[in-house]
Amino acid sequence: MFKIKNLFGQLTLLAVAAVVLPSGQIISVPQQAIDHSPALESVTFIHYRDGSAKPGSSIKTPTLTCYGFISKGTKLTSIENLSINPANSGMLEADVLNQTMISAAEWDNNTSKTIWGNFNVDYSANFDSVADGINEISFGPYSDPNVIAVTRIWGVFSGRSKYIDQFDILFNTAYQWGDVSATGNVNLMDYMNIATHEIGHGVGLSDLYNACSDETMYGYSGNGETKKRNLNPGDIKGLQTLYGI
Ligand SMILES: [Ca+2]
Ligand SMILES: [Ca+2]
Ligand SMILES: [Zn+2]
Repeated sequence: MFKIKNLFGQLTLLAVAAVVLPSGQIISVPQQAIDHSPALESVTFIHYRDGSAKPGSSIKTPTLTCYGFISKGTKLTSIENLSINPANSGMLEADVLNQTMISAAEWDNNTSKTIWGNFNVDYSANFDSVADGINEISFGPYSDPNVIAVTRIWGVFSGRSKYIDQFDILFNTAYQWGDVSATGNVNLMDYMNIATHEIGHGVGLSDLYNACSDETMYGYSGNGETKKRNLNPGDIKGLQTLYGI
């Protein structure tokens, strides 16, 4: 499903140290694929808390255009499965699974293209520095407490055959995760709010740091926020530009 054969061929040749880049900065991973397929690049989006410093580098989005792309036309091209590790989330396993599915469906439901396949709980799912062919969601510590979540995407972002191959999402356990709407607890970081945003990176959208603050893909969030659960017109326009109406 993720060109696993390809990837395993490439994995043996990857020797790049894991580095966290400024949000939205694309790096080419130097590697020589045995089968001469294009080298996978990676891009990492870092989601900051309200009021924390804007990242020094971000993918440029035109002012007042309320969507942006990793690169134009770069999208998922096969039906994608997702492995979810609820460990350290502070939430019930079933809630993490169900709420991930709801968050992902928000994107799938706004295009006629089928994006998602199976979602499963897997306690070995992790946040990779090297592509392993599996889309994964996990919870863990992150060095900067201003960072709510991080999404890393691997694919080919330029040239004639651009695509997103796979992505991983890490939710920072510095925050208390849960369902703000169901509990009424505005001190929680709402899981569906942030998951919908991060999965938006997985489908190919970049962060917005302009005036489009009501969009799911707006680059900042805070405790108690739920407005990113539902796509805004700019999010939908961006999605449909990639995947169709
Ligand atoms: Ca992994
Ligand atoms: Ca992975
Ligand atoms: Zn983001």
